Amino acid sequence: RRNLPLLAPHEVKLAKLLLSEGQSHLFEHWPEPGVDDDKKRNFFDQVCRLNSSYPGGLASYIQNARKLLADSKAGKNPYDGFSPSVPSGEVLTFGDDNFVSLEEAGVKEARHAAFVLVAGGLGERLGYKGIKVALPRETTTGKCFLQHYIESILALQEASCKLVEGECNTKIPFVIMTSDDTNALTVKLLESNSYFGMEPSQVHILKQEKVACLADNDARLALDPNDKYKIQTKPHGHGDVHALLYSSGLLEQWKSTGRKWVLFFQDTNGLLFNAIPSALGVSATKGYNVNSLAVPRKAKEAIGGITKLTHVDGRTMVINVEYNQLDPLLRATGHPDGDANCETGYSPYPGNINQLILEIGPYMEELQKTHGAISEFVNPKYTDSTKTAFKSSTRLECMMQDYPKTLPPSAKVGFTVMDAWLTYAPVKNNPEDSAKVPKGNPYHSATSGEMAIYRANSLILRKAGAQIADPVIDTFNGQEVEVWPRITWIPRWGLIFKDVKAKVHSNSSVSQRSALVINGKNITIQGLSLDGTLIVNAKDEAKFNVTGHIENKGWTIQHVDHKDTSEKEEIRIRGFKFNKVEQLELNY
Ligand code: GDU
Repeated sequence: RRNLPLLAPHEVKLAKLLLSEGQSHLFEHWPEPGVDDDKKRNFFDQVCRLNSSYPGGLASYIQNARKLLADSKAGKNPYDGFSPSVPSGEVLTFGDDNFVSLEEAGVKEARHAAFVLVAGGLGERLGYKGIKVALPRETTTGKCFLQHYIESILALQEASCKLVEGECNTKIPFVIMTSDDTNALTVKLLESNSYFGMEPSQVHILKQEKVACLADNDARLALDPNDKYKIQTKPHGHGDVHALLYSSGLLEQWKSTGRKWVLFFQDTNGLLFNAIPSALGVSATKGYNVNSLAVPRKAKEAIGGITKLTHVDGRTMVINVEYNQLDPLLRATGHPDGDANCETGYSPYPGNINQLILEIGPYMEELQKTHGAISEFVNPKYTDSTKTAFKSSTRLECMMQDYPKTLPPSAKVGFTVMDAWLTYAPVKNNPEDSAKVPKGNPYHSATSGEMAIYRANSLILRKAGAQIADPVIDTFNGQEVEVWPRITWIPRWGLIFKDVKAKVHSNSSVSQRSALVINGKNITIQGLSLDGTLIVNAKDEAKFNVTGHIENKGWTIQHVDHKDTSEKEEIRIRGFKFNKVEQLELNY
């Protein structure tokens, strides 16, 4: 107290709070009043932010941390008393009648949806310097992930509105959760590209705050090694999105304007919007309060497994079990092989791709109770087996997919499994780590993320009847991938399979070395035989049929070494670039 400067009442309150929660060490080194007073005030500003951004405030944070750290020290398993089993969910097959009708149901619902992108992560595993949503989704057009997401939401909005009789002014809201690491660059990307065609009022940025680091098992807060008047902080995880949505007031606003669904998604899955219409259709027709999207998962693949957990007391829940916990949980509950592939060649536990569809009413009711607080975990790295000291400070973390953990048993929690080729190709791993991925498991790299787009688009066109050549196998940055024709289209052209089918006729063919860019809503492809590169641009409603034999030298693929610093980082991480030798560009 002697060394505190004159404090404002709210600062006195915060100081008392810290002292009563065993944090006196934070003040121990403070010199007498008059020295560093500004820094001391900044300290209280930071404490104030940490206190207000956590549900229940700093006192709750410290108490939760003490409990979780004690459990961790005691080696307590969060899944104690639970046994895992394979859950049952909706399994969809691309292009069949059920899929097509679910897509139509989903498009109809889309005007009642709001989208939430969690994009506060730095992507440390990828090691890319910029923000991940600014990375090209594919380099044929060079459009970034964020542009593709926005164009997909706008295409859904347009298609959904068309189904309404009379006037429809719906603007689907789009929230982006950022963090201090990503906020400025995300705002800049939006502003410098006129929000990629979305009305700025549709976009809401919610910035998550970091949480205080913990220095020891007593949950004493860690000071920043470079600034003794600052508490060290680290990210709290994507689970923050629920508390931020709750405190933003957006949910009430959405509910009052007739929104029914909140769709959460992650920063770099270029295939995701292939899954959204049908998955939303599943939510609507099955009446799911929670619907998670999943894909068949290879055992030990670094995505969580959707699991049914049954407690000895009879409670059950269907929840994501994170990949590092699924194997030990299975081993501890009578499955000696742990997380292993079954006769299908995949783990029986579907892989969570962290695309959640929540029904807004039940979601808001739950948030009224929890204020968006999500079950947390702590992952300290101890110096030795006595578990008394940490190698470096730790913090509490939370994940958005743990939301269902607090729901009552009456909640309708389901999941929808779709093929990975259609729906899931994230960009998470750097070239070195990707090259080490066991053969047959997905790389989740910039290389595989881009190739997956061409593969999916080729397979979709094939299913629609077109003759699309087989891929060749090539190796980029040490990763063996299938190289399909480089086919891309704008979301307005091929939002759902029915649209694609109506626009592509079976008398069309595309050779393996070709690239085809479809950039116009009403372009049809009939009697086309393409062997080279073709870019078709048609303005808005202009109808244009692409036909005839088109042959040119096209764009060749050049290998790029990821260590070659003369190339841009976006190119290096994928290990190839296009040599644009010759192309035909049609503008209509
Ligand atoms: N994110 C935030 N704030 C954070 C941390 C992450 O917004 O504090 C965002 C990231 O930007 C990204 C998303 O959350 O959009 C997911 O982050 P990661 O890609 O680092 O997530 P992980 O690979 O660790 O795992 C998550 C789920 C897994 C599995 C996987 C699928 O936790 O269960 O579903 O995504 O891609």
